[in-house]
Amino acid sequence: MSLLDDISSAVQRGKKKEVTPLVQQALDEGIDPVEILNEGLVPAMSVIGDKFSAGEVFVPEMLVAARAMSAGTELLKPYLVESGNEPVGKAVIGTVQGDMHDIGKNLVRMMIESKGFEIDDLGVDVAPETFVSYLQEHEDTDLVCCSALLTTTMPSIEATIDAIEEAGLRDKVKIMVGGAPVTQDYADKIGADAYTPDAGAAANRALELVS
Ligand code: B1M
Repeated sequence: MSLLDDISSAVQRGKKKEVTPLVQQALDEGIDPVEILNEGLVPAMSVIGDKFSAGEVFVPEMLVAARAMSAGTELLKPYLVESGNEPVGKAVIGTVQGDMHDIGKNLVRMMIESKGFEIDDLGVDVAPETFVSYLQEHEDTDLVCCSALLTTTMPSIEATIDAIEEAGLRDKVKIMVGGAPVTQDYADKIGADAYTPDAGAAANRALELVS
């Protein structure tokens, strides 16, 4: 088994204490942090998701796997995010109302930050009114990023866009949406400016949207 397989296996088993030294070892061996992320950490969550669908694991296993994954990404963060330059734009991100999933959202935040954005994170289960209040208090925001992982919380993205529109702020910001169940068709239907399937694409699109 390769080191990246070991990382994936440790995440799947929820072994946070194994993940941290393995990720450190991969970094020490000169493996590209993006490769560690995309070929070690992220695939582990897909395996867990499939096992959950098959009834082989349950919510507690998903939770410990998520914690193990987060420990790995925290270690990678300084390698993925550059800092110190003038921000290329200002963004805000959140997982929409009713939804507690934050790993994908955190990766998107990290990758957008890595492109030179200043980005505030409103966390999970963010109500449409919270996005609106944030925008009212931070008038220089260029980009709003909404993440949803559940088919049942996708409508909260639409509610967020509607609330921003109703507050008269829609023409002041670009809105990007994403998350596993979200599609380009859905993004078009609800009037988002952009949909991207993964964190890398989100970061590139964020730059295009503000340039
Ligand atoms: Co949940 N869960 N979960 N879960 N969970 C899923 C999403 C599920 C697909 C599992 C399954 O059934 N196979 C399923 C959803 C089914 C559906 O709606 N169709 C599901 C379910 C059902 C649930 C509960 C309802 C379970 C229950 O309680 N019975 C419950 C809901 C709780 C709630 O939110 N209200 C629940 C709870 C949880 C945990 C709390 C235990 C845990 C989350 C912990 C955490 O996030 N801190 C959890 C986990 C870990 C998962 C899986 C296994 C992994 C999610 C993940 O982190 N993926 C997931 C199965 C799966 O995804 N295959 C599952 C890795 C991450 C890197 O990918 O988040 O997709 P992802 O992000 C990607 C892209 O989507 C994209 O970029 C990211 C990186 O490339 N992206 C964006 C994300 N946001 C973006 C925004 C953008 C652009 C791109 O622009 C703004």
